[in-house]
Amino acid sequence: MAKIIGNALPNIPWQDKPQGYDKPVWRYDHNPIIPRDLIPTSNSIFNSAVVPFEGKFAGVFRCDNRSVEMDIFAGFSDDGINWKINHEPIEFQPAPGCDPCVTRKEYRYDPRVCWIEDRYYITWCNGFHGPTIGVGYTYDFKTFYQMENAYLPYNRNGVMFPKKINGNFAMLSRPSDTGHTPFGDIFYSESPDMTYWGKHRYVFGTSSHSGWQSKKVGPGPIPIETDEGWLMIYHGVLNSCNGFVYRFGVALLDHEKPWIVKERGNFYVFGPEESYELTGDVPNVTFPCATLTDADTGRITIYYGAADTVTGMAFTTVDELLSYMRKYPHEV
Ligand code: BMA
Repeated sequence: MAKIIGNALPNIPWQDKPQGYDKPVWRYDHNPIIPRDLIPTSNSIFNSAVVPFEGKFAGVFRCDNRSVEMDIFAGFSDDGINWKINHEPIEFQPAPGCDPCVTRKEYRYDPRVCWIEDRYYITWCNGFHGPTIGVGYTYDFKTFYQMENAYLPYNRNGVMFPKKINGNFAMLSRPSDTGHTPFGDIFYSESPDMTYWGKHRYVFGTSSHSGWQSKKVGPGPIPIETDEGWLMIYHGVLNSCNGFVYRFGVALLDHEKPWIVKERGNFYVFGPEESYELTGDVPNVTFPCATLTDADTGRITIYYGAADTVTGMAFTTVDELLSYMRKYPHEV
């Protein structure tokens, strides 16, 4: 079926689908992979991003400390499963040509990491008189440079495309408010230089009938390039009588014009079912911020925050996701 366009990753962390399991995404059987207190100061470690790095793995992790201040930390792993996270948060220096005021810090959370051309770009929800999208980059996960915020407040979930679209950098995001945001649609923007963002386009919004995605939707991991278009894993939120429930599903975006939705799933592919997803600081949250992919096998390993407390890992393939989306389609 569809092919992932990208690199082979023979050392992708992986477990085969359990026999007889009929759902499209399955959990690592030793979840959660990152406990809430992996570093001495942390209350919780979740909604974090990992990438292949120098034959191994690196990442940027959301660690809320025991004062419940949100910040992002670099981490490293030989196998993508056992992680060492720095005990001090990332300290950004202003990128060359940027005013030092860009590094002003209030809070930082829900990072994404995206390799584009020659470096790892990092985007996160950045406190700037309200949440917006912070942008930085690193070559080595040791020195980090910060650029201008991409947008005015209020915005969350800035997710870059891994290559330029129509000659421009491209990003998905979800405009929001200062609070817990009772709405949320997905938008697309382009930039020639990673500073000035425009050409804003609407991608898709909530569903009137598909309950799990009826309150808000937002981009999750970096979209996965396939020969059929951009495979996008996104979170959807239900407003239940006990509060928000976060699940995730998939859509396929047009390859050349990614603001055009080609297909979208009606059923979620993954949601809170295990105790560490149902119970924690914020119950009933599964929130994906990263995948690893292997173009040779079509394997996809998903990293997700569980109950805003710990980090889990789950597995799927490009075929599993596309065939499930096509079995249970949502209108576009
Ligand atoms: C969102 C963000 C996420 C969090 C989610 C559920 O607004 O704060 O980091 O996982 O709410 O609490």
